[in-house]
Amino acid sequence: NKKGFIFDLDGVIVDTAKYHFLAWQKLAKSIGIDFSHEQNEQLKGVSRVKSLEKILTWGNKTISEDKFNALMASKNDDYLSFIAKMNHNEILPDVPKVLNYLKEQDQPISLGSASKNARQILEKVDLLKQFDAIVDGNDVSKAKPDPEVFLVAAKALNIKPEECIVFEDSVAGVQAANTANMISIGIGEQNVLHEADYVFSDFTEIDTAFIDKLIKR
Ligand code: B16
Ligand code: MG
Repeated sequence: NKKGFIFDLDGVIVDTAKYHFLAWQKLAKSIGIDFSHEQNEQLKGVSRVKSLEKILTWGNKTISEDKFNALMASKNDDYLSFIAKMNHNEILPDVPKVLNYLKEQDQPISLGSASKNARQILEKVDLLKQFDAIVDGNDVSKAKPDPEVFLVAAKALNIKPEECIVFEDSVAGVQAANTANMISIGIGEQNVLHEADYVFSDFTEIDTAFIDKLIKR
């Protein structure tokens, strides 16, 4: 009995949101826009282009296309300078435990992330080899809550969407999983991720009995 297990990256496997925050904050400051932690929350799971569009809207700014592209490039350079220093200690608690258990049970595993830097990050934290497929921001054109990223991941694993399980920390990602007809597992707060089929605060709360139940469903 094989299911497709699909993992979001930022907020599920690693906490790269803190690096996105620092890079977006620097960018916002450079064009005279205030940027708070609360606003950063709203950028979780949102693509790079959409994120900059939101920041400009919050700051009531319009800029030329050239400037937009230049800002995107410098934000990513700053973000990559943080990524360069990452190592396996930044993997969130008990993620390796769950990945290893799924491997032992011979279950297909894919990444399903909006990030265009996903491969690099997985390489830095030494998890690349755990994945049977990597689907990220380079493979899709529609951002979450569109289900495209998860549907492409299901196809890559050769598993039907309704036989897939998605681990997500963002509201948009949970909605994408639900629209794709997949089981959605929210990682974070119940009140934020209430649309998910199950919510856990992190992977330390997920035991092998629960995973067995998902496999046998
Ligand atoms: P990049 P996820 C998302 O990753 C982040 O949550 C979001 O904040 C970021 O803007 C997006 O990736 C794009 O990332 O700039 O690296 O292409 O949660 O979908 O893994
Ligand atoms: Mg995420």
